Amino acid sequence: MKDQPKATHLTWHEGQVSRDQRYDNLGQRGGTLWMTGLSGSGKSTIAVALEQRLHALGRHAYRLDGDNIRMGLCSNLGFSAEDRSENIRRIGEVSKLFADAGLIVINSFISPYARQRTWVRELHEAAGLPFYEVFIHVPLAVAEARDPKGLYRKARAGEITHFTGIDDPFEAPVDPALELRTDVMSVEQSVDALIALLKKNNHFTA
Ligand code: ADX
Repeated sequence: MKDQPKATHLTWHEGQVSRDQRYDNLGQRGGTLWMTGLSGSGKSTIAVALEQRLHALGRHAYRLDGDNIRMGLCSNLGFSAEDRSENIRRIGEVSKLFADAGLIVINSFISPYARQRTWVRELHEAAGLPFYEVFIHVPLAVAEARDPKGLYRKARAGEITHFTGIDDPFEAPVDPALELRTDVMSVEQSVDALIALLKKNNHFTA
């Protein structure tokens, strides 16, 4: 991952509207919820339900989803370790901008490497922005049994290689802000826990 710009002779231009002024207008504080977990663990399902709940509460949120982002911003990336890192780097930078703008960013990316997730956390922390790692946790056997896109079957058959959990690693979070066991919790319960996390951290009150 690249931390330093390739370009030289750059000058940062400061605006005249502060982050706090933006947050005041919106009536909320921005931040990034980063859901990590195996394919089929329930990240996108929870993200969609959380977005709906926040919208109903009059809150401003935006979802960034692995498959969707790979159809646009990251359409030139595959699943090598290098490409996965670049994928997360770009999403991390976009999340930081959206959180700075005042949005509650709801991310669902496998993001299998702990080092990448730490990098995004540090990117947020350096900018004074909240970042919450949320582990969407199911045993591999459960994700594989769900197989909503039929990808585990293809990976087992050797039709897809470097598939996370099968022939590519997933490094589970060690100390996530929240762990959601989607095999024993309902989607509603997971959303309740995420809303509680946001309220506890003063992103909004009502
Ligand atoms: S990440 O590893 O770079 O974070 P990301 O979340 O963007 O992955 O994309 C994962 C999605 O891509 C999966 O939900 C799945 O639909 C699809 N996919 C296609 N090939 C693979 C693969 N080899 N490993 C994991 N996911 C894959």
